[in-house]
Amino acid sequence: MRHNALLRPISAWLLLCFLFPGAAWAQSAVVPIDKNATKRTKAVFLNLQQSIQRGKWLFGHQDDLAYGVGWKEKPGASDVKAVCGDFPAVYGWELGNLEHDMAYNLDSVNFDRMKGWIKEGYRRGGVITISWHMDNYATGGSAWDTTAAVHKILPGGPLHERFKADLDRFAVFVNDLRAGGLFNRRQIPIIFRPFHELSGSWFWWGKGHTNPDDFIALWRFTVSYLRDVKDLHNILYAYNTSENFKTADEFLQFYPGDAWVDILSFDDYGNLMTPEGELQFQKCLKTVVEIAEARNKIPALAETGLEGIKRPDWYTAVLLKNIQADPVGKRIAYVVVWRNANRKHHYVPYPGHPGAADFQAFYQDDSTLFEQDLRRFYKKPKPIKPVVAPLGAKMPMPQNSGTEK
Ligand code: BMA
Repeated sequence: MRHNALLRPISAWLLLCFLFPGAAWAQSAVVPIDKNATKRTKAVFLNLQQSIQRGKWLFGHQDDLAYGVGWKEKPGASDVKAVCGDFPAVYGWELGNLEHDMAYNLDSVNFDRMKGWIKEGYRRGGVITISWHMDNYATGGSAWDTTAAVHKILPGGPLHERFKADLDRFAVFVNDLRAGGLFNRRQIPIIFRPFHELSGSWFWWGKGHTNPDDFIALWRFTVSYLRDVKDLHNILYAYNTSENFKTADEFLQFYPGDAWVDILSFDDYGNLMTPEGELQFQKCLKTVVEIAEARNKIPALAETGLEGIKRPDWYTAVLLKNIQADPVGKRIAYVVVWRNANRKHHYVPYPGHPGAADFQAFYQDDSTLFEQDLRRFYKKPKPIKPVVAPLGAKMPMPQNSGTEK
């Protein structure tokens, strides 16, 4: 009897998998690396995966709520919203200077106010991602000072305690990210993207200034310290390279392993600057999606953009077109563009910008998700029949994918 009771759901499940091969993926054990991740953190992970299954991806913007072109710290303001009427679905924030206990980050964003903006975005249902341009431990220079430093901050290294003290600062910051009010025990899930653009040669943790073994040791120490010692369980970890890889092996050269990474991502500005680079961009996307799907990870384009958006139709004619160009490559969870610092250094059009109308068309496209399109990202989603099946699975019939714009 007991035996039968057990068998029944299993055979029903097998039948379901046979009838709807995509469903196996929808139900598969795709979970964050932190087995004690909070339920909201797990929900973000599953919802990112489900966006891909729906054939859609989240659009994000760095520092969106803090400032834009011609304004700073205006409650409710956002250049994205000013142009398309909706906030981005992902908010990028940056912690450079946190290591010095400074009140402002390296881009003059006040840390206390940043916590408020993070909370604001979270409460509206947006997803939060954090990067950290840490200064060079060996010299006190900036993140762009490429003097070798990684080996010095590893366990046993002369600067290890200083590095740990900075992770302590990070833990205090992340611990303060809470829902507020009655729900203040709820920690806000974040996607942490440490040691980013690791395959570039411009940061002290990047290729050429360390080696894969030391980088991997640094990554693993960072994850286990935050998770197991600082007891933070609201973090998804994003591995991030630059656009300069040609093969899966190159992308994975510094990969810490499946037990240490949730999101596989790259940053690409260069390829999307010229028509000749576009094919290479498509190849990078495809490679990252293939690797991520094979390992049950989430693929993403963690940074991109065209400085000044000098080509007014860049959003549809370059970014969107090249994401959609390949049926595999378009299966990414999110895309974040960089900050709107001033009239020269900005990546999202602002009102009156020649690229504003094109950005509205980009917003209207079926595949882009902005904040209002998100379906309760902090709640565990019900499994769906994917519109987009993973590699190797038979495609089910497309279904009406819901109420988004
Ligand atoms: C770069 C530029 C810099 C900024 C840095 C860290 O791409 O935007 O102005 O200081 O990122 O956010």
